[in-house]
Amino acid sequence: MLRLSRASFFCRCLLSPSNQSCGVTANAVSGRRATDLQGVLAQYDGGFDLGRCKFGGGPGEGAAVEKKEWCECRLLFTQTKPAILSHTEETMREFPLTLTQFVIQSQAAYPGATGEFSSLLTQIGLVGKLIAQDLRRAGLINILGTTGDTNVQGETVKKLDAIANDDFVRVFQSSGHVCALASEEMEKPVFLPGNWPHGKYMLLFDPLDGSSNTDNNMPLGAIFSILKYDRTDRLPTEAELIRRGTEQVAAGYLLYGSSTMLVYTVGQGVYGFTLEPGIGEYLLSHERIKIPDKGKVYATNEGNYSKWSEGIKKYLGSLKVNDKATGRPYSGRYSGCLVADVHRLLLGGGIYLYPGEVDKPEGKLRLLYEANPMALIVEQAGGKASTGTSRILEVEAKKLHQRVPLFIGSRHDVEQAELYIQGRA
Ligand code: AFP
Repeated sequence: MLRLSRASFFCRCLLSPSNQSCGVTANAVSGRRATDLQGVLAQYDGGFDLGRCKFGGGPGEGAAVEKKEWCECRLLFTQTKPAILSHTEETMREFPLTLTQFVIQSQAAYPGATGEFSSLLTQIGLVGKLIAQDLRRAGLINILGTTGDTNVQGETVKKLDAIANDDFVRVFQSSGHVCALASEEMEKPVFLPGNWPHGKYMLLFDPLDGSSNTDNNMPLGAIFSILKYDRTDRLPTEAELIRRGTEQVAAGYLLYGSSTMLVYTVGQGVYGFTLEPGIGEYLLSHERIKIPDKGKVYATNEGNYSKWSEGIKKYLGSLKVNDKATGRPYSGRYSGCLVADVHRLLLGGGIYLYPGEVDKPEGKLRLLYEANPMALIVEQAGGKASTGTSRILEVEAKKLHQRVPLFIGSRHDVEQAELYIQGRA
C-alpha cells in the first residue's frame, strides 16, 4: 500500500461529432473499466479533481471528431485529501487479455475449432506455474543438485530435470488432449491410450532447458512443439512423432527469468504472455513479436572455439571487428539457456549459435525438442534458423533424439553466418 496524491486510469471513450469530449466525470467514462473506476473512486475519502483527460490515441486532444470513434484515454485525478491507494489501483488500466481469452478470441477465426487447442495451451501454462513455483523455492527445499542418473543423451540428470519432466507427464496424462508425449529426458515416447482417440495432439518437449543453471539461480526454460495426429484407427507409433519442423502446428517456450513468460506461435505471429503471480494468470504482454532484421549481440559457448571449423572461427572473428559503420563489434551475451538467449534476440536482435564441432558435426542441440520449435518461433517473428547450410524446419528428422547444429536469430545475422560456413565470405 502506498500513499498517493495523484492517480491515473486508462479507459476507452466513444466520441462523436456532437460530443467531442471524453467527459470529466466518472459517469461519462465508458468502456470496460467504468465500473471498476467508479468502485475505486468510491473507496476514497478524499475528493477528486477529475481533471485533465489526455487522449493517448484516436483523434488526439483538440482534434475534430468526424464520426463515432473510440479513443484510448488517460484520466488524471488529483486527490484533494491524502488517502491510501494500493499499487494495483494506481496502475489500473485496460486489463490485458489472459492467455485463455486470447486463444479463444483467436480461435474465432477458425470456424471448425473445438477449443481443445486453447485448453492444451492452458495445460502448458499450468506446467509452467508448477515449475516456476518449485524454482522460486529451489534453494529452500531439497531439489537442487543431481539425481545420480544419466539420461538418454548421456547427460547428468538434475533433480529439477526429473521434476519438470514429471510435471509435464502428470499434467498431460489427465488433460485429455494429447495422445503421445516425447521428451528430451525420456528414452522412449509415452503413449496415452486413455486420451485417445479424443486427444489428437502429440507433444514433444524439453522440460527444463539450461539445467546447468539450476543451482545458480540463473534463467531456465522449457520448450514445446505440437504436432497433430489425425488417425483414429490406432495410437501413433514412435516413427509418427519424428517429423519435419514444417509439420508443427504450434510451438513455444516457457521462460523462468525475473518473471515467468509463455511465448508461442500457431504459425500466425508470435505472442508473449507474462505470468501475473498475484492472480496466477498469464497476461498478454508482448503482442506480435518482431525480431530486428539485424542485431548487435551474439550468444555462443565460445569455450568450444578450438573445436569449430575455420568458417565458424572466421565468422566469430568478423563479429569482433571494430567497425562503427556496420555496427561492430557485437556484444557477447550467453546464459547457457537457449530459451533465455533466444528470447533476448527476439526482442533485440542478434544471433545464437551452437555449431557442430569438427569431431562432432551434429552439434549438441536436439532437433525435435529445441531447434524445431525455436525455429518456428523465430521464423514467425521474421527471423531465420539454419543448420549453417539449410533451413532447420526442413531438416529430415530420422530419430527422436537427433541433434543438429543451430544458427538462429536476426535474418541478416544468420545469413552472414551461412556465408562464412559455406566458404562464401
Ligand atoms: P540442457 O537442456 O540439457 O540443460 O542444455 C541446455 C542447452 O541445450 C541449451 O539451452 C544451451 O544453450 C546449451 O545447451 C548450453 O550448452 P553448453 O553448456 O555446452 O554451453
